[in-house]
Amino acid sequence: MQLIDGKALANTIKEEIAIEVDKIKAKGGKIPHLAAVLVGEDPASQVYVRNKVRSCEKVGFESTLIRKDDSISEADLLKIVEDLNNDDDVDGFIVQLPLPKHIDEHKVTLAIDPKKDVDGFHPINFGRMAQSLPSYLPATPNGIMVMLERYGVKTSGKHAVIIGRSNIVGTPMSILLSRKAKVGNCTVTLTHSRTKDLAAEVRRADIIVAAIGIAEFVTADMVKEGAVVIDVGINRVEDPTAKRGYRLKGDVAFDEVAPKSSFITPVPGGVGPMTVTSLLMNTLKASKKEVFG
Ligand code: L34
Repeated sequence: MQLIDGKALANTIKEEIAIEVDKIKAKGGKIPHLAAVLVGEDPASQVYVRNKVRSCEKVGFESTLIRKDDSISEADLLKIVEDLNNDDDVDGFIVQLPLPKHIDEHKVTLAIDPKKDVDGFHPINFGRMAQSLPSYLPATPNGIMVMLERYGVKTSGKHAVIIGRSNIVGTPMSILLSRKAKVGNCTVTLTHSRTKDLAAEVRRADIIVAAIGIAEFVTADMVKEGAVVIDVGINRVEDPTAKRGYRLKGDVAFDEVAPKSSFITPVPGGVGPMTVTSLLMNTLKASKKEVFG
């Protein structure tokens, strides 16, 4: 079993980005600038956005955090998006999800200029990804692809089983793993809540991507010997003995699954930090106008 250390890899990539930023600065170029919009007080979202802003500082990017109360109207949020679209200093921006129920997330995503959509959530970027055209890749799936690449995980011809069909993880992951590319060429099964005998599907997997949002859902009996296990879940499980009163658990029962796996990602310190780093990679691309010219 080899642990895929997402935190260490994220730090390595951040160092690489910082070197690029130094070069840009030395040449008197424009410093990459990421803006993030955070609506409401969701505790997890606050942590994630804080990690994004801190990571910007670490690599030498400029960052702007726009915080709004969860009572903000959809129209006012759309106005913020429009202003960011038109702000020439901002290379890319994100609107952290989830949004309050009275706001249509889809409408907000559609309002973001695809050129600045460093989350890769706009249908233009999603469609370009599906057709293997240059695009901003969604951060979590891209982070996973980078992990597989840097750890030399063989994917070609392997059977990947993805658990969960969300727009931001499961569905794009199924596309990326099946694409004809250096990391890719998998045969993909995308499973979800209506899948019959999910355990049997997962047992056939050479590569498992668990993105279902249920703590320790994937147990050892569902895992083939030697499988690669990617755990996307970040579940807060109450634990009075923990400092914060909760503990983070993945979608995989790590202790029992790890001995059966060839590679496995931990939670925390696995996919999460790579999500943040992917966003930085996209922002750098945006500032260099690499995707849309
Ligand atoms: N718009 N919304 C938008 N873009 C995104 O890319 C996200 N995502 C997901 C939720 N909503 C989004 C994130 O930023 C998930 N996500 C995210 C980002 C960072 C981390 C996890 C998920 C992260 O830093 N995880 C740490 C632990 C964090 C903690 O202590 O709670 C880890 O080690 O896994």
